[in-house]
Amino acid sequence: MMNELIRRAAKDAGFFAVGIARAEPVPEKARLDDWLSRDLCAAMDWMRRGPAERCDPQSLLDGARSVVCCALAYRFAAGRDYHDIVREKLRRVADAAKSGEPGARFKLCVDTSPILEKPFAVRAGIGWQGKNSVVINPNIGSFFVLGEIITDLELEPDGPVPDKCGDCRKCIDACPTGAIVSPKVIDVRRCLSYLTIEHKGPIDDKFAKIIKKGQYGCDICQNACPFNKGENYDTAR
Ligand code: B12
Repeated sequence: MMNELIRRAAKDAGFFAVGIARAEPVPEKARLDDWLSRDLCAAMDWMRRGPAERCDPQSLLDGARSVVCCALAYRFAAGRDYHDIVREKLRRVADAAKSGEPGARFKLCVDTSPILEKPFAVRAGIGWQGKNSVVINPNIGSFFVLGEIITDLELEPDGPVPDKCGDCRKCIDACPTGAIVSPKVIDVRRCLSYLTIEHKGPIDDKFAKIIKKGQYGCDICQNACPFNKGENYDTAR
C-alpha cells in the first residue's frame, strides 16, 4: 500500500516521524491575518504575500490531494544547510512513491515555500503547536525541522495528536524579551531568533545586551520546554 511504502521510505531516509494530512486549506488564515495586522511579523514583509495561498497546498501543486509531513531531528540536520539535507531526503521519499505510482506528481517544500508548515504537521499528527508556536512531538520534543511532499496521490490521512501543554507556561516565562505575547503568538520584533537571523540594521540596546557574541537563532523557549528534557516523556506515539 502506498501509505506504507511512503512511511518506510521516510524512515529509511532518516526522518523520525512522518504523517499525512489532506491537501485541504487549513483554517489558520484568520490567525495569520491577525498576526500580520498587528505587525508582529516585524520586517518579514514576504510573510504578507498571499496569506490565503499559504493555507492551501493547491497553490503549490494543482490537483494536490495529500501532504506528506516529515520531521528530521536537529542532530541529523547539523553541519550542512538543513534545507539541502531535508530536500534530498524528501526527494528519496518521492522517488520511492513514484516507483509505485509512476504518474504521480510531487512538490517538495522545506521552510522557504509559501505554505504554513506547522498547521499541516499538526494535522498529520507529527505533534501539536506549543505555546512557543513550534510543533512539539510527544516523543522527541521540538528540536526538529519540517519538510513536506505535496502530492496528487490520494493517501490515507493521519489524525492529530492531543495538545499536552496544559497549564505549563515555562516557555513563555523563559523568554528574556517577552516575545511570546500570548500562547502560540510570537511578537517577532522581540524574538531573539528573528533579531539574530533575519533583522537588518542596528539592534535595540535592550535586546543587544542579551544576545551572545556570534549568536544565530535562539532556542531559549525550546530549552525551557519539559518535552525537550524528557520530563514529560510519552511513549504513546
Ligand atoms: C517566519 C518563520 C520564523 C520567524 C517567525 C516565527 C514564528 N513563530 O512565526 C522567526 C525568524 C522568528 C523564526 C524563528 C524560529 N524558527 Co522559524 N519559521 C518561519 C516560517 C518560514 C514561517 C512560520 C509562520 O508561518 N509564521 C506565521 C505565524 C503567524 O505563525 P505561528 O507563529 O505559528 O502562529 C500560528 C499558530 O500559533 C496559530 N495560532 C495563533 N494564535 C493562536 C491561538 C490559539 C488558541 C490557537 C489554537 C492557535 C493559534 O495560528 C497561527 C497561524 O498559523 C516557518 C517555515 C514555514 N514555511 O512554515 C519556519 C519554522 C516554523 N521555523 C522553525 C524553526 C526551527 C525556528 C527556530 C527554532 C529557529 C531557531 N533555532 O532560532 C525559531 C523558533 C522561534 C519561535 N518560538 O517561533 C521550524 C519549526 C519546526 C518545529 N518543530 O515546529 C519551521 C517549520 C521551519 C522548518 N521547515 O523546519 N521562524
